[in-house]
This record gives sequence, C-alpha cells and structure tokens, in this order.
Amino acid sequence: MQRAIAAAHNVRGHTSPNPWVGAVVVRDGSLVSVGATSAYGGAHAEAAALANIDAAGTTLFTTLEPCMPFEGKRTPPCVEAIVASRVSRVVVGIEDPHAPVRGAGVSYLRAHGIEVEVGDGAEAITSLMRPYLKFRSTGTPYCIAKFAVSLDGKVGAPAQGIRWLTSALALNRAHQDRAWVDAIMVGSGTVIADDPALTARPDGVETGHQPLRVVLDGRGRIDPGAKVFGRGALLCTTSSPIAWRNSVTATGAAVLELESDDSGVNLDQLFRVLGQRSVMSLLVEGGPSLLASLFEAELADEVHAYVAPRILGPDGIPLLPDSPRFDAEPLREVELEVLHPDVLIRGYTGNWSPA
Ligand code: AOF
Ligand code: ZN
Repeated sequence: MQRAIAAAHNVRGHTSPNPWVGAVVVRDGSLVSVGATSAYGGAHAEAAALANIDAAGTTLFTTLEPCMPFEGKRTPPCVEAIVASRVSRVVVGIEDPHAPVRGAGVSYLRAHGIEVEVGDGAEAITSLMRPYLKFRSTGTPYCIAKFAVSLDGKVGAPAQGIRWLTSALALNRAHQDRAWVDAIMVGSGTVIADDPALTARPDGVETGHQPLRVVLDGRGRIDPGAKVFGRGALLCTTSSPIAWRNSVTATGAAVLELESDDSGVNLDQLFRVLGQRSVMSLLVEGGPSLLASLFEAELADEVHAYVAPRILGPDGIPLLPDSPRFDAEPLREVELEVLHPDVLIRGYTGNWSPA
C-alpha cells in the first residue's frame, strides 16, 4: 500500500475533478505493476495497473475503493476490469465518498467472489485525499491559507524595502504546493504591491501543470498591465468600472462578477463558483485583508505559516491588523518542517473534517 500511496502522491493535483489514486498488483509478495490516475477522462489507477499483465490470482492494492458504473462516467468501471482480470484479493485504502460508488464497489467485488479488505493505510490516504474528500462532501474547494511572518507577526516592511521574509528553501517549498493545487488566489493589495506572476516554479522551473490564478479586486484597483493578467487569470470583482474590466478582459483574463459584502467579494459565493468549475484545491496566498476575510468566513481548511527568524518592529505590516472575529482554536494535527533558517507550521483549521 505504501507503493500505491506514493503513486497517488505523484499525480496529486493532476486529475481534478477526479481523485488522485494509486494501485499496485502483487504476486507472491513481489511487485508486478503500478498504476496511478491519469488526467481527467483518462485511465483510472486500477485500470492502469491491470493493463497488459496477467493478473490472475494476484492481489491488487488500491488507495481508493474501485469505481462502479454511473451516468456520465467517462471511463469503464474499475470493478468490472478487476473481475475480468481474475485478481483474487483486493486491498482498499478508503471508501470512495462519491454516492454511486461508496460501499457499492466493495460489495460488487465481494459478490463476484473476490476477497476484499478495507482500511489499509487509511490514515495516510485520508490525509493525502483531503481536497477530494472535502470537495465531494461540500462541493467547494479545499482551502490552504499560506503566509509568511516575522517573529513579531509582520508580513513585511515596505517602508524599509522588506517585501520578502523567507529564504530560498521556504520559497521552494511554497512553489511545490503551487505545483499541485488547482488554483492560487490573492487579493488586489498583493498584486499592486508585488506584481507576482503566480506561477508554480519549484527549483526555479515552471511546471507543465499551472494552477488557475484567481485575483480578487472588487473595485478595480489593479493595473490591467499586471503580470498576473498577462498569464491568463480569473478576475473576481463586484462594482468595478466597465472600462477597467474591458481592459482586463483584453489581456485574456476572464472576469467573474460576484456579490459584494462588507469586506469586498463575497467569498462564500466565490467558493461555490470555484467548486462548480472543478477547483478541488485552492491556495490562498494573501494579502492580510484577504486572509482576515477568509478566516472570518471560516473558509480555510489548512494553514501553512512560514515563520522567519527576524523582527520587523513598528514599520512592519501586521498579518491580521483588524483582529478579525474568528475561531481561536489551535490548529489540529500540527506538523513542523524546518526550512533552515525558517520554519513551516502546518495544521488543519475550520469546521470541515474527513468523516
Ligand atoms: C477509481 N480509480 O483512479 C479514480 C476513481 O468519469 P470517470 O470514469 O473518470 O469516473 C470518475 C469517478 O471515479 C470519480 O468521481 C470517482 O468517484 C472515481 N475515481 N476511481 O476506481 C481512480 N480516479
Ligand atoms: Zn475506477
């Protein structure tokens, strides 16, 4: 199952809105083949692992319950491929919460004389699959709130020319997350201050899969010449002037008009729209006012806080200046990564948890 989990991890973010799944075929304790989910519309992990091999009498390990037929399905059901291949035993990590599959995939295999075990590696798989599991149960994206702060809780000190706090290791770690999420989101303040490209560049190289760039600008403050628009983006706005929107559209960016609320674009509505567009995972990178609104609306599921060992003092801009009203509970299942000399603190937050 460890091999199957590794195969699933390798395709994380490249299968949306399908889940990333890994499967391996084993005979007498030896690995026969490995498969992982292809891009949407392509082969599933089990089908890939079973293709072109003699699987009679083998054991199949799969991180997710094999799929059943349902209306609108794009690929042949994995349960049928498994039965046809004469696999004798299937070890499943977790159930697929997708209604037509949940529990039915396992029952189908058992009804066809295959021995099935469920739950192997479930903890690690649940953690790997959180974006899919949340998206399936709520229809909205799994949201990671990412920021970098100094020891005194400041995000930068532009008056002193300090815009970037963390070191190369931390920057690279952040690019690794950009490389798997479906979308990255920032507010207008970040675009105006930093003019970011918002591309995924782990090890300095742009990856083939680039996240959708989502930019929030209720009133139309960003220069249409900003780098992010030139790369193709989804601009979310409310009451901005038509002429400004037209110049943004002319750059190739798409414009989405949303309802407004006290703090700008209505984030609940935006999350529903992103879910309808198959965004399963969303990385929110700031700035401070967008992060505050996100926490206040209880839309973040995970926090990635990069902490840099320096103090910015009174010129520094605080991460959450307006003390938004939000859940004061500590993060759950906290993990630390040392990215010398910085530290990444990761943990879960918000109301959603896998069942
Ligand atoms: C699996 N293995 O690798 C994946 C599964 O339209 P389709 O044919 O691609 O089916 C999509 C559904 O199949 C998806 O909603 C989810 O329930 C399941 N995904 N199942 O057995 C896989 N990716
Ligand atoms: Zn399948």
